[in-house]
Amino acid sequence: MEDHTQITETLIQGDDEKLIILVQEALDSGANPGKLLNHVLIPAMDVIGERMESGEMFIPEVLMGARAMGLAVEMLKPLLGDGESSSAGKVIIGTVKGDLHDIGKNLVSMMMESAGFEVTDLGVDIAPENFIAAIKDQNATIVALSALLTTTMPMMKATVEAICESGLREQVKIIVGGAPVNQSFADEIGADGYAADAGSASKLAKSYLN
Ligand code: B1M
Repeated sequence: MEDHTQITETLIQGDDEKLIILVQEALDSGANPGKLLNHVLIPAMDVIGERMESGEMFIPEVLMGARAMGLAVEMLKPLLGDGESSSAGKVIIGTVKGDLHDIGKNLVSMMMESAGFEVTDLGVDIAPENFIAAIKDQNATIVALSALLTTTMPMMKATVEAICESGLREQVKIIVGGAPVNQSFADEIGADGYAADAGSASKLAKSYLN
């Protein structure tokens, strides 16, 4: 793969205008959009996370990076779909209550849309009752929960429990994901599945169609 150090550095600096130009240039010179996302942009967000953790970067700078990443993802969006269409079911997706991270969730939403699902994205900081209202409203068959903080993982459990108590559990498959989440946590809270990244989340959702 080509050297995309400049893209990495620009994203870390949160220079959105420059990032868009560089991403466009890379695409124009034949870079693969999926590789650009998974091997350049997402690892740059990991660097931001490491610097945030070590105190080298502060929230306003992290937000600039997140904004730049969001714009780059929007640019890549039309190029990333797998082009398959299906009579897929309806998906309700959101980041659980207390958690404001949305970049990964947006990627999952985007991959599912491009796989033919009708996705209702509730956004971030979504309480269990709002997931339940949306499942009823949309007559959804898949619920996708994202969490990026260890402190909001219990809210995933609470959301699964609330769905069970609402009587809707039989109607939906529940998929969970996000950096601190793993398969054993998914099993523990009674979710149907766990996906490590947006592509696998979309594949998992498709596997429930049959
Ligand atoms: Co936050 N933050 N943050 N942050 N932040 C992390 C998550 C952290 C790991 C950074 C660190 O310390 N190293 C850390 C969490 C530690 C922990 O709990 N273990 C952390 C912290 C501590 C915090 C605050 C508490 C900081 C503070 O205020 N002191 C605070 C909490 C706010 C809140 O949510 N209540 C906070 C705030 C923020 C910002 C608002 C500044 C900003 C978010 C902006 C936004 O999302 N619009 C932010 C950011 C940007 C990050 C990092 C740097 C990057 C996250 C990201 O977008 N990654 C992050 C460090 C890191 O992740 N390396 C960090 C890129 C994205 C594509 O990956 O979201 O993991 P990710 O999604 C992946 C997979 O996880 C998966 O698919 C995607 C890839 O394809 N996936 C799913 C995600 N959801 C899925 C759902 C699925 C399936 C797969 O099925 C449904």
